[in-house]
Order: sequence, then structure tokens, then C-alpha cells
Amino acid sequence: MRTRHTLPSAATVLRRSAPLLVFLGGAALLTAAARNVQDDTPVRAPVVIPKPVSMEAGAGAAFTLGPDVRVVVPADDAEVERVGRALAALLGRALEAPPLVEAGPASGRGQITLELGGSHADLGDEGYELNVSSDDVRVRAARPAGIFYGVQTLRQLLPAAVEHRGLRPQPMKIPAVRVVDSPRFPWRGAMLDVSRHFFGPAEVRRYVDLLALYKINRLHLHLSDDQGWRIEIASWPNLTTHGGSTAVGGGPGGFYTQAEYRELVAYAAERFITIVPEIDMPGHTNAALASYPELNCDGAAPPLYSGIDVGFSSLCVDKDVTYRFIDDVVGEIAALTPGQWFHLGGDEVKTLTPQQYATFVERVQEIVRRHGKEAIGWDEIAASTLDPSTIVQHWRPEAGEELSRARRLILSPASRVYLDMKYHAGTPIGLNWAGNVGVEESYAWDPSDLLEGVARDAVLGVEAPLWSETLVTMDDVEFMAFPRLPGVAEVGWSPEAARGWPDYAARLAAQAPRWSALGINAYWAPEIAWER
Ligand code: TNX
Repeated sequence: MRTRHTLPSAATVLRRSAPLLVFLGGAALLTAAARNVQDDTPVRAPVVIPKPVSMEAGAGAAFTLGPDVRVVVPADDAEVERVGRALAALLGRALEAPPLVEAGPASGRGQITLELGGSHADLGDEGYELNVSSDDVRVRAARPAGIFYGVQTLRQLLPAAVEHRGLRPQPMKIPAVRVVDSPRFPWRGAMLDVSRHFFGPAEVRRYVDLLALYKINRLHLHLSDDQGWRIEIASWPNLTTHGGSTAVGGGPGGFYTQAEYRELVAYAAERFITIVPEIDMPGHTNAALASYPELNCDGAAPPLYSGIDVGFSSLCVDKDVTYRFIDDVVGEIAALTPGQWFHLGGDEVKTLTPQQYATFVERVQEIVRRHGKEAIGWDEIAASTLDPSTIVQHWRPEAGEELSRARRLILSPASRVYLDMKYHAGTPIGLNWAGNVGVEESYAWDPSDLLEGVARDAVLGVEAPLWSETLVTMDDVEFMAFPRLPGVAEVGWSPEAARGWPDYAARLAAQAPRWSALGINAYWAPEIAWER
């Protein structure tokens, strides 16, 4: 199953690229480099993804990170202090030692100040202002999340080498800018299927780190499917001991203990990412059915499954034990999950009547609500009677009219943002049932135009799912997510009027040194004039 990707060298990429793209992606950015008065280190023009709402030149040419730089944080906010420490650790990779983090009021020359407080504009809970001048750097936001996003923007303004321990281009400079920024949508998600192939806690943490750089704020974990049950449920232990013991292709599978899951949730929360757990039901449940005979209508447990067909399994919707089971599972996961959502799946059920299906969804929706969470389901659930709080996640290209009744929607159109679709026919891994999804296809679409008849304010945002039937390693995950994921992040964050493909393609090209420094196994799409 394992495939190696042969990546074209930078030179091959450039040779293959159209001259126009080389111009847009390379020359325009490089010739914009300014020169600082104190020394000859070039300062590159600011390049940020997702594109900020507004970004102008700041006072002076650039801020130089000197050996005495300090990070100043508010005295009384643990979250902002943690963001300050993370920033200091990042900067420390390129300085002799990490900057000191100090509580207190601002400030003097040469400092980086993170401050909580109002702004002239209402930037909401996630917005921020970033001012870089030759004297100092200031990030200001109403809430810690905004500070975190301001720091992610700052991070992208730093030389890419800062991402790689041990590389020390001295002195480091940050171009002088004034950024005022806030997201278009509250939901900017990614989904990882840890069921078809299992990705362990360290791998999920790595994905969280990469998501955070692009201001993604939800990670939906697809924790169960036919091929594997991946989260420990104390009251139904066979789910993991048996149901978690394999994967697509027959590998050993795996699962998160409750302690590991809690740690993952906390790790993501420190990066302002909410984990959204999914237990897919009533279909996609072979792993559960194989673990407990009583969940089957005929009382007989099927064998474990390691193929990639869909639609054949279902919980027995007429048995009481099914709902006791669901209540236990939802209850345990809800207790481990501080985020407000629980995803109940609901996709691709081929063995129930529409009435059986709708009754099941309505019943499970109530169980989820009883455990204090808002329900989310794949778009098939729109045919049921939904509570106003329930969120419908659009995915099927053919889903249409029934979605206009949904009051709350997340958009994951498969032909745009399914990161498991091949880039082109020759992509060595991935599926293609929704077509090939090139880098431009995943970027050049407007959530407001996607579905007819849907109220604009019903759209909470976008989410990029990554299904793992054909993905075995983190290298595979990164290969499918990069370069498409940052584009989806920008669809979710940046104002529509500010977005355009040629401009985006140039900013994307400029990410290459950072991805290389981070060791990301990206697909170096030949249509992008990657900078090296
Ligand atoms: C459809 S999207 C599925 C998944 C598959 C995926 C592969 C959805 C709700 N169901 O079970 O993994 O296609 O692209």
C-alpha cells in the first residue's frame, strides 16, 4: 500500500512553469525587497496566508531582532502569556537564546508587546492588529485568540529559517507593516480520518501545528468507521481492543486512550483549535458491530473489515440496546471534550428505509443535546427534522434543495475541498470519485455562491476533510494537504473581494522555504512557481 512520491527538483519545477507564473510568483516578491539602513540584510516584502483584511507599510523599513529583544505580555492573562512563550521559543531558534518573556506594561524600543484591549475597529474574538515598525512590534486584540492569530501573521513575516532549529541567519528582520485583520467565517476547519488508517497522538499534534500556522480553528477527528474504532470507551471496552485492532489493508490499527485524547484536546486548545469528535452512525459501524454481537439485528457479530467499500453496515435501529450504547459513547466522549460540538456522522446508509434513518437521526440528535453538545451531521441528515442548533455539513456534489432548509451549515464540497482527491490523474495516492482537485480548484470558489437558496448567514464556514483510505503515513497526509489546505484556510478567513488566484498563487509560492524548513512533504505542484 505504501507509495513513495518522487518530487520534482526546484529546477524542474521552474523549467516546467509558465514564464507568466514565474513573474507573478517570484520576481514581483523578490524585487519588492527593501534595504535596511543599518546593514545590508535584505528585508522581504510581507507575504501572508490567509490574506489579511488590510496590510499597509509601517513606519521605517523593518524591525531588527536584536539579542536584547523581549516579549512583553499582560500581567494577568495565562493564555496570552503562553502565546508569548511560544513566540519566544520560536524566536529563540534563530537567536543565541530565547527572548525573555516579561509581564508588564509596554514598552521600550526593541520589544515585542502582546496586549489585550479594544481597538478602533470591532475585530471580534479572533481579530487583531499588528504593528511592526523599526522601533517595536505590537500585537493588540480583544481576546487571546486574536493575539494568537496576530502572532501567526508575525511568524509568517519572519524569515523561513526561523522554523528550523539551528539555522541562524543574523540579523533577522521583520518588514514594517500595519495589519488590521479578522476572519470572514467563524468555522475554519480541517478533518482527519484516523479510522481507515490510524494516526497516533504525535502525528495528530504535528497536523495541529501545521493547521495553526494558517489560522484553522477546528480539527474534526473522524474517530470511528467500518475499519476501526479509535477512542477508548470505558463502558464498552471491546470497541477498541477488538474494533480498533485493524485498518484498511489489514494493518494493526490503534486507538487513543481517554488520557491521550484529553491531551490532544488540550494541545489543540493551546493553539486555539477546537477538537470536534465524530462517531459515525448508523452506517460506517462495522468495527462496533464486530465488537458487540448485540448491536446487530441478527445478534451475530460480523468479522472485522479492512476493505474500502462503504454503505453496507448499520447499527440495529430497532433495538433498545443500540440507544443505550449510543448514550454511553456520546456521554463519555462529551465528558472528555470541552468543545461544544459532537459529530454524529449520518452519511452513506444504504440498508435503512428513509423513515428508519430519519427516526434514528432525530433520536441521536436528542441524545447529543442531552449531553450538552450541539449535533453536527453529514448532509444526508438534512432530510430529518433537525433542531435549530444542529449543523449540517455539506459534502455531496449532488446535495441541493434539501440543504436550503438547513439553518446552520459547514461547507465541505467534495469537488473543492476533499483533500483526499487526487490532484491530477497521475497522483500516486488519493481517490477520484469527486474528480481530480487541483490547487486552483480548491481555492477559487466562494462559499456564498456554492448553494442556491441557502441564507448567507446560515453558512458558518468551511472545512477540508482528509479521508485516509489511501493514506498510510504522515508524509502521505502532508502530501495531500499541502498545498491545498492553506487555500481552504484563506477561503474561510479572507474577504472574498480581496482574493484572487494569481495573487494567491504568488503568495503560495513564497511558502516553499517555510515548508522546507518545517520538513513538510508537500506536493510541489508544477503550476506554482515555488520560491527556493
Ligand atoms: C465519502 S464524505 C465518505 C467517506 C469516504 C470518502 C472518500 C463522507 C461523509 N463519506 O466515507 O471516506 O467519501 O472520499
